[in-house]
Amino acid sequence: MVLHDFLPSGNGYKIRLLCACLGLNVTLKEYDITKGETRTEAFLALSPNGKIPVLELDNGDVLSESNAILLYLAEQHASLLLPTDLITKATIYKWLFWEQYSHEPNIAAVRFWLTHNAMNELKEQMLPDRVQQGNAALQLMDDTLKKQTFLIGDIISLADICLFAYTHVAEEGGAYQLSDFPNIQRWIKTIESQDWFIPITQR
Ligand SMILES: N[C@@H](CCC(=O)N[C@@H](CS)C(=O)NCC(=O)O)C(=O)O
Repeated sequence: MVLHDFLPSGNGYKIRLLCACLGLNVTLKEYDITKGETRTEAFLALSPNGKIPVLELDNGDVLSESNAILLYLAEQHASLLLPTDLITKATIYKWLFWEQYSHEPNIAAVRFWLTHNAMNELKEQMLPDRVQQGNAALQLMDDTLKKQTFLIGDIISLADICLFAYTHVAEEGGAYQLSDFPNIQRWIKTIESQDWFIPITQR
């Protein structure tokens, strides 16, 4: 398998972290998204959406959208991270969909704007609202994690792999303070202590 990726990307890191957890070998092909390397004719022929992560399977199938890739790999390997009970599964789907709508646009986008010198007048106007919504998302996670070890209860799941990616680097850029969310901080330490854990910077 080849993972087309950009190392600082949390969306890409979700896949790398899951592969580490499942013990899967994946070859990394890196692109610099700040230089438009995912907008070339060759990349668009691979994935017309022009964004990483993209997973190219050994049989030539090509998958995009980080959370779809997470679900594919977890299903394919019958991972305990995605239990078969339908209600538990739906709870995991809930977190994955919520991540893309309520978390990633506020936390990942803001981190990218502030760490890649990508601010402009429009983004300056959008920033306060995005940060307010990002803090609301972090608060929801913190309230959940006050009651239980992981996002769906006391077992680690695909929801934790997905949400860990951008949450643990939310402070980068300076818009968010994780010290405001002690239960998230404890959850981050728990995930970092897993024996399969790899950091976002690891190839
Ligand atoms: N919803 C997509 C988002 C993918 C995405 O936004 N990728 C960014 C990096 S994290 C990207 O490739 N941006 C480059 C571009 O749009 O040119 C996913 O979860 O995979």
